Parts: sequence; C-alpha cells; structure tokens
Amino acid sequence: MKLHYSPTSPYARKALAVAKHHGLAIELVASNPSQNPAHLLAVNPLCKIPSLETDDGVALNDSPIICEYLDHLGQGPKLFPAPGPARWRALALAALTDGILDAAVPRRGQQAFPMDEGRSAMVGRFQSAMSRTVDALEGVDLSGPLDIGKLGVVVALGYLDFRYAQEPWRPGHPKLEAFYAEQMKNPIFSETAPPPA
Ligand SMILES: N[C@@H](CCC(=O)N[C@@H](CS)C(=O)NCC(=O)O)C(=O)O
Repeated sequence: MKLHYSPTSPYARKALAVAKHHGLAIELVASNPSQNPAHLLAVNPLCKIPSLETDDGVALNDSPIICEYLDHLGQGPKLFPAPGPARWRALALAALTDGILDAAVPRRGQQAFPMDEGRSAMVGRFQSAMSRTVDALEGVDLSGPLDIGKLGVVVALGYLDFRYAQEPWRPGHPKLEAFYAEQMKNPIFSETAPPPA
C-alpha cells in the first residue's frame, strides 16, 4: 500500500492516524500537489492528497474513503462503527470536521492573492464557517471510545493551531480544549502532528 501524502496536509494526517491506530504498514510517498507530480497524477487526476494505492492496484482518493478502507483492513478497535446510530453520529461529526478543513485549507490559499471584494467575501464565508463549526463542536458529546468523528475533531483543531494560530480556538471552548489535550497524549495524534509552522 502506498500513500501519497504531505506532513502538512490535515486530510493526509487523518489517514496516517487511522493507519497508526491499527498498526498498518504503509509506504509513504511525499507529494506536493501544487507541483503536479507525475506519480500523483498517475493515480489521482484531481491531483490531491491523500491518495492511497492499495495492494490490489485500486487508487482511493478522498480521505473519508481512505480512512474507511484502512479501518476495514485493521485489526484494532474499529473507528467506523457498524450501521446504526453510533455510525451516523460518527460520520456526521467527521463530515463537520472535514468541513472545517474544506474552509480552512482553501481560505489559506487565498492569502497569496490581492484581496478584492469577491475574494474578501469568500474568505469571510470560510472564516464564519470555521468559527461557527468550532462553536458547534463545543456542544457535541465527545465522550466514549475514539471513532472517525472524534479523530476528525483532533485533526481539524490541530490544523487550526498549525495554520491559524493568530485566531486561537481555545478561548470559549473549554470542553474542546480538554478533549484535545487528552487526545494529544495518543501517539496516533502526537506522532502525526504537522511540523512546527
Ligand atoms: N476531500 C479531499 C480534500 C483533499 C485536499 O484538498 N487536499 C489538499 C492538500 S491539504 C490538496 O491536495 N490540494 C491540492 C489542490 O486542491 O489542488 C480529502 O478529504 O482527501
């Protein structure tokens, strides 16, 4: 199995954390999508990371699918609950936390360009989506065993620390702060944290 990834990609971090949770061995291929590397384009025409090449020769693109595939392979406690209320709760939380990334990652990409009216409106929408969603997470019950939703919470908050340290998320979110501090003791998170910014 080969994972095209970057140590700064939060989507790739989710896949790395799931692989570590199950002790799965994966060959890592460092990829910078903005350079359109041929090895990434060969498996993902969208030129995004993460992309997982399975041992069966299937290319899995999009972190939710990659995480579910790795969880299906793993022998550790499952991160994707079986169909039922726990599964829908975990997937709903995972989608919300992916949504934070889907706003935070492209918002950052806008910084390289002059801030015209259209761009400023778009950045404002991204920023509001991020802060509203962090507020919503404070009200979510994060007790119980780790699942793909809670894993997403850790990765999203870690990305905010990494790229948006000037907009600290901890003030006003004591439950999230305690949850995050506790989870960061788990090597699947401490060993996949992005490098110092
Ligand atoms: N929905 C995708 C998003 C992946 C994504 O946007 N990855 C970023 C890196 S953090 C990327 O490859 N960006 C390159 C681009 O959008 O051209 C997932 O969950 O894997």
